[in-house]
Amino acid sequence: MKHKDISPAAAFLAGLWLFAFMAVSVPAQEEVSSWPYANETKEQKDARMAWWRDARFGLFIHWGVYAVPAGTYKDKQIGGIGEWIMCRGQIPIAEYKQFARQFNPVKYDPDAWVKLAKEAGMKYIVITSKHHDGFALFDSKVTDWDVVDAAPYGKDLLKPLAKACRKHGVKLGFYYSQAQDWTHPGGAGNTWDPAQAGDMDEYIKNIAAPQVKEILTNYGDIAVLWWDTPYDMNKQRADMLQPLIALQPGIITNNRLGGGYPGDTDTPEQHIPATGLKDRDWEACMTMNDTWGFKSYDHNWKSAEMLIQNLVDIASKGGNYLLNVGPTAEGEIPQASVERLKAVGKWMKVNSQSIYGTSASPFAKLTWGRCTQKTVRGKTTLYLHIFDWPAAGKLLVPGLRNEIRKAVLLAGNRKLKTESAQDGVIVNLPAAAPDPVDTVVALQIKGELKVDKILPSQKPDGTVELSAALADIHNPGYGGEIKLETRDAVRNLGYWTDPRCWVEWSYVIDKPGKFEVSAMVAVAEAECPVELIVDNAKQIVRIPSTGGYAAYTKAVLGTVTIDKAGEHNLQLKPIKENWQPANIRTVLLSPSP
Ligand code: FHN
Repeated sequence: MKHKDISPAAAFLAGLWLFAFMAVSVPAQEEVSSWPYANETKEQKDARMAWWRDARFGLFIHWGVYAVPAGTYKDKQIGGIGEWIMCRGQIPIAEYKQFARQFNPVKYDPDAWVKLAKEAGMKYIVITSKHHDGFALFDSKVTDWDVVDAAPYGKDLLKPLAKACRKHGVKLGFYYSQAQDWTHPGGAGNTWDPAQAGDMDEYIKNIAAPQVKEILTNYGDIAVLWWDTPYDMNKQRADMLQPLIALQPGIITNNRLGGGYPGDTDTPEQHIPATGLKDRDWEACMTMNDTWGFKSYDHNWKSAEMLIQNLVDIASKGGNYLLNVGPTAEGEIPQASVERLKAVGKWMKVNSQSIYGTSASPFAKLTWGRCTQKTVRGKTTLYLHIFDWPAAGKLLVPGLRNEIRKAVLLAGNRKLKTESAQDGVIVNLPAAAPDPVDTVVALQIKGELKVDKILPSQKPDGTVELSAALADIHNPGYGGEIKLETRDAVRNLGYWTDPRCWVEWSYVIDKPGKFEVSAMVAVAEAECPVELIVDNAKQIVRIPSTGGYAAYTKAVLGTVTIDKAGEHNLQLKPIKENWQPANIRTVLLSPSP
């Protein structure tokens, strides 16, 4: 739905809605606690979620007073994420408030921010109206701890952003930290300054609830309310906030209110769920470097290539990507973020139809990349995202049983020939990839989609090869993450520095028996301790050092007996104590006497 100035008819309807809301805002407890969408039908929910599902890509903005210290307090660099500096540095409230005097974002250009998001291909923006430090970016009537009263800038920062979003047709959402508030008495999370002591129920009643009402009343259409960190929230507290969302008919909320309310969306943070999240709308929120709020010395930027592949990976699993920027205290989005957003936008300009309005891949796993799909008026298009260009120019779409109507490279609209083969459909590609990061082929199929589930299976000699590209990678978010690297033109699981990360494969055995499990691994220093789990049977393995992270050697992990034909599962899980990162190219099951 496009933002527009409120018409008399819309004002009347909004008035009716508000009247209905007011009518239920003072009744008995059970009624107050009801989720406004409790009686929504599936069709109504689908209609409400439609724009969000179509969007797939949004901009997260973490902005506040923490951008002033920008990671440094009393000449010391404070570890962790920038917006947590008050907590991590145990900064007394009175002292932290002084930073607001330097929060003067004179270079703030909301029009340029919205245009940048739009250029990147983003359809919505979610900005921190108030983060855990309690500082409001808006003119709040219930506190002086806001940009109008406490900062020299003295103007509401959300109003012009809302205006720019309306102007450019970008949806606007507000993040609001409803539980953690380190300055207002009673807010959760402040363990270091007694000046903040207070009653949390009173805080919710007198600060959080009226502020949520302000942000949902004073800024026009608000598409998303993004709660965060439900510390010490219970149902009673959540019930003081929950009914307020009725102020914005159709608003979408996330799962972080607390009090047992699931909201509309799940929000995996700093990681992409290995196989998506079934039966729930979900949005992976992620940073471009290692912080949400600006930190002057965090230069650990992800490459534009990785951001593009993350967007595609997320869309291929049916989720949205909420990608963060942390502007400076002067009001500038860091140049490194601007460059990356523009690079993503360049890719989107050619390929956005393979992202917007798509749903998850129908394939189990693809060695060469990812797939998204879209059905319009009964016609299905598969978007083949090729990360690894096949050397022989022949791309196998495994298990696809449909006839092909048309195959086109989105880059240049070039038509491609296809042929059906025993294992699926083969697309004939030009020799070189038009875009080495992700070239997209739009494959229009005839009729209803028919895909056989194809998993790695036994070769004629009985072996099963589980390659790095086919692994389901489980990263925890924060800390290290396993990445799929390419070295000497071969994919491997790399950067496995965090022992909470683990991998698994599904595969098919049709000739059961005893198997030796081995892996092509490279381990640098000491031996790497890992659990090998095959169909729930666990064994402890110590993979010896191979002498370096590029020194690949075959290591035998153990033997297993698989006595039933069918689908099986193999997992590798680190043992925390003495964990040594291993790079893995393949795991091999070979029949053993
Ligand atoms: O504590 C916050 C953090 O600062 C940041 O806002 C993220 C974004 O999802 N949420 C919380 C941690 O889960």
